[in-house]
Amino acid sequence: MKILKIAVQKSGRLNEQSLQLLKECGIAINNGNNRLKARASNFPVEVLFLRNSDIPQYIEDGVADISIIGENVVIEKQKNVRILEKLGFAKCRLSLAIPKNETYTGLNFFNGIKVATSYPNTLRKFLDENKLDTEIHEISGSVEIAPNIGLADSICDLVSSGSTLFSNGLKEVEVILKSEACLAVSQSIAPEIQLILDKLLFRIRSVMAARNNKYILLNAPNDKLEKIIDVLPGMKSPTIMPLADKNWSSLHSVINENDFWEVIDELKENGAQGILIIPIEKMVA
Ligand code: PRT
Repeated sequence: MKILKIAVQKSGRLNEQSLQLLKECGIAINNGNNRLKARASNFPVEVLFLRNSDIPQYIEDGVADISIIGENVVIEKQKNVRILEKLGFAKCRLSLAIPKNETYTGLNFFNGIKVATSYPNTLRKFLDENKLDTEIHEISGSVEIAPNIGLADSICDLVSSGSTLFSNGLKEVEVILKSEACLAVSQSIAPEIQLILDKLLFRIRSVMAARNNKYILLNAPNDKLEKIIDVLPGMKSPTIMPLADKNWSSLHSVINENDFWEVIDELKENGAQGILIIPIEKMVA
């Protein structure tokens, strides 16, 4: 029987949420003994636990078919790997940062200086595109201390909250790349494996859609229903049910969580009451 081999970060920022996503897709994996690989009991998938930075090479070599990995790594490693789906977690950006007491004068600031980074390929591309003559000093970790110890004038590193930059006396001046966890796949997948991937992708998309959307219920006076339906974005055909009070109805639909906060005041102004927002477990289009 054919099996889809999926690489997941062994330990680190991506591990927990990657396994959680597979779990929400109904894929039960027992990695209790910290094994390097684990077979799902109810889906033709084998999970390989690997270092994030090694995964693109493993995919190119055919050791794994697909992976949950940071987009930044896929882009940096330049292997034969394609980003199939963004997964909405581990969001960060690859940024240029300089000592906070320096005056930033725009991209020309980087001409003739030295930048420390673990992302030489991505940085080189950015510098070339902007015709900047900058020396890249590649280091594999603790990039943020480079200016303080005189190794480089500035850095190019991943940033999420910005607190690491702040505590090292640096400030972010340019974002080179925005990244999040993604589903990355081999460019050459056998047709039987592709069928399994299609099933997995269907499940992942259902889980992702459910995460981004909420079920909304509210009560509204009948004479305001039309106005309320206009206010709610994306609501093509809500369910409307009569209440015991014949002048009122209950309205049910699905709404993107972010959109909800945009329209809450208008809903209330139009007489909506008893508004409930409920998580959706799976959402199949
Ligand atoms: O060891 P392995 O090869 O498995 O991976 P790794 O050392 O790259 O692992 P890990 O767990 O640090 O990061 C895995 C992935 O998480 C990265 O490739 C990114 O896709 C994503 N990610 C999201 C981040 C961050 N946010 C992040 N903030 N990866 C690293 N950081 C580091 C950054 O390098 C800097 O040192 O966190 C620091 C900055 O964080 P803030 O919050 O202070 O700005």
